[in-house]
Amino acid sequence: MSVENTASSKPHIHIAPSVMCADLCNLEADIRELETAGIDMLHFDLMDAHFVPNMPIGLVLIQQLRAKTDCTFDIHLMVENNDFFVDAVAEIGVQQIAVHVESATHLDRTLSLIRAHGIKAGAALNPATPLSALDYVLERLDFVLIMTVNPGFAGQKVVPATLRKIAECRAFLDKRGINLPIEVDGNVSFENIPKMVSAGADILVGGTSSVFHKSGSRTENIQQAQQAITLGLAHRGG
Ligand code: S6P
Ligand code: MG
Repeated sequence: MSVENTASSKPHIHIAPSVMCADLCNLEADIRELETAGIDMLHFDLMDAHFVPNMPIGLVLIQQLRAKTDCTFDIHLMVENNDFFVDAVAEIGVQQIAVHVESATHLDRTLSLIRAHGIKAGAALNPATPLSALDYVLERLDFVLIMTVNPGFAGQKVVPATLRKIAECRAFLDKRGINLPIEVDGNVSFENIPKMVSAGADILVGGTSSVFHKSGSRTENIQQAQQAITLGLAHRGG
């Protein structure tokens, strides 16, 4: 997976369905429909019920799904013992891992550990965490994950300040001459997608307010999300 963002080429915006929002009793069917609709990345929320008060999916599920699809696996760690989970998902075979700066006591070391496994490393920021938390790990990063809700649960409303935070993150990176993909996660709805994409988001985590919205099939929802992306791209940089 590569996310290109050059001035001359139209950026490819990834939709990463959040597996915790899928039909977990019929997961393989869900994944097949998503693949047919053109999805090439899946987002996994790994929670430990300590860093956040929830635990929707676990390592065995990720391991079993790994055998079923070649999609890019995008792991969002919401745990206290980051290095344990980094090693565990690396063993399964994943392509990118985001670690929360608020939970990583030794953030630089954990990001280095992710890269040592040959996996793309991301830093995730809670809504209230300032962008300056990234300043001294920029050299270790392959992407940034901006949480647009407080982590732990699907079905929440976007935290309003995070919409300007996406644009400020893009400006923060531009100012330092760094072009990293920005992933956004939380109420990435049909309504919010244009605002998020125009602000500079490159990877959209799709949950109950888009890919898994009750109003349509997975395929219809992905088409609607793609239309929203096109709207957002038309306003990007303008
Ligand atoms: C939340 C988690 C997310 C959710 C996603 C759900 O802690 O990191 O990945 O699964 O935000 O999407 P929605 O549209 O229900 O907010
Ligand atoms: Mg997530």
